[in-house]
Amino acid sequence: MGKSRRNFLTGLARSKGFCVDNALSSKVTHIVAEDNPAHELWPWLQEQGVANLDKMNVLDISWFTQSMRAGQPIPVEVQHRIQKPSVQPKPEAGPQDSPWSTVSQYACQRRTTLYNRNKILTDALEVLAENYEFIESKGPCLGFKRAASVLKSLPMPIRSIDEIEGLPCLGPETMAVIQDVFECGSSSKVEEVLTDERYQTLKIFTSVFGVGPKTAEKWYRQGLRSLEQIVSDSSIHLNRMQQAGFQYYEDISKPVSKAEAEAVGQIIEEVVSCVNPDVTITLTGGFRRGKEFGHDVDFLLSVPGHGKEDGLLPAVIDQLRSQGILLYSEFQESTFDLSKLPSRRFEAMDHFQKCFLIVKLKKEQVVGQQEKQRCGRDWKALRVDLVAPPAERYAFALLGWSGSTQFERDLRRFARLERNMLLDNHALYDKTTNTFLQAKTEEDIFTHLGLDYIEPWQRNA
Ligand code: DCT
Ligand code: MG
Repeated sequence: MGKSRRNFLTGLARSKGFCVDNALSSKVTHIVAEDNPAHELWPWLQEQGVANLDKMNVLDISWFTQSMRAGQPIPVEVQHRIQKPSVQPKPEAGPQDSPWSTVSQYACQRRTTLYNRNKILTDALEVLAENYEFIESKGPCLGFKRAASVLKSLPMPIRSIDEIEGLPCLGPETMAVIQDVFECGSSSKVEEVLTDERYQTLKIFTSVFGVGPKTAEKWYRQGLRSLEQIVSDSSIHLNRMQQAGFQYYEDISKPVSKAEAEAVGQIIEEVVSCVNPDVTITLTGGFRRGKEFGHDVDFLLSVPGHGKEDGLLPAVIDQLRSQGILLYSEFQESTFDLSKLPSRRFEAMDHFQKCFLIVKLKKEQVVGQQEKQRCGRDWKALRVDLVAPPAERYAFALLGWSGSTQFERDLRRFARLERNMLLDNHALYDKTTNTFLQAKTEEDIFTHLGLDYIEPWQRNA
């Protein structure tokens, strides 16, 4: 209904003690519409993405006026309801006719392999996303990341702006970038960012282990422009992680290959089995998704038995040190507390026991690298992350640590908006029934969420 009509009715209802919300959310119990045909109203409601629409009363204004007269909500009768049309009539033209009508706005309902047919477009969008990340402008950053993620899932290259009609998550700014790329071969906005001194400098600074956008920005504001200037500036205090980041920069700023990840996996496996032969290790992160290169190697340690993971990572770290292959370690003790779940606020890091390491990998240990080892050092420094969740949290931790970050973000968003559930690396909580849903495998979690299972190699969103 029109704004002034709505304001009037809202004021009237509130004056009688009715609770009227300004926004449609899963808290809403009654939706009142006036002069909206069911075949227009229902598709619109469904697009709003509220979780429990089926449980809400979708009502004609007659219910409202009668309730006003009664001074309280009257019982809903069949003549008040605006029934969902059994078959929705097709609009003459529009998203329904688009070849993309089945592309979901959620990455967890798309299958995204590493074969990206739209790399020219997604690279451009990701530069803009990164630039917004540097200025901590979350909204636009997420918008461009989401758009890039949708394009990565497409089974064919987009060749003109008309072809993207009907795709979700592509806002006007994204469309403008894509149009520029098609018309001029590149986007002026992206070119501007790429040649911007601030962007270039922050990109270099954040490439150092332990340096995030905040620190990078601080150094930039102090007039610093290169890594050399930072290490030679005696007024700059580097924390332990950043010191290691600079010390091993040459190695750890280079991508880690799959062969190196496998070699490191063998080392970790041996070390872990010395400490506790019952522990198994699983490769997670980008390499589990089939990537050929990564910035680090992520492993999940699974320990059968309640509480048996206590003290595991400190022992693994000691073992690595005694073998002379530990270059740096930061251990974080578990802060996991079952009684504090579910967490309403998503935190960037989970509460499991974990460590961030730099280890020494002998080049001779890497398959296919023996012939190259003659010149220079015979080892390379490598970034490794280990996480050791309690046994009953394994499936949630595995799903969370397998990524991609965008896939995880959309899993959580889907759970919240479509299922009224809370998902994180620790648990899945159903807010409708106020229960935790148990899971032994990733498949169990997808099933609880009513999602088709997506294989790790299809999660490169
Ligand atoms: N993760 C997450 N939220 C974070 C950090 C990480 O959900 N704040 C998940 C997603 C991926 C996984 O943990 C491992 O993190 P990274 O190593 O940063 O990502 P990656 O996909 O392994 O990327 P790379 O190949 O560059 O290591
Ligand atoms: Mg990784």
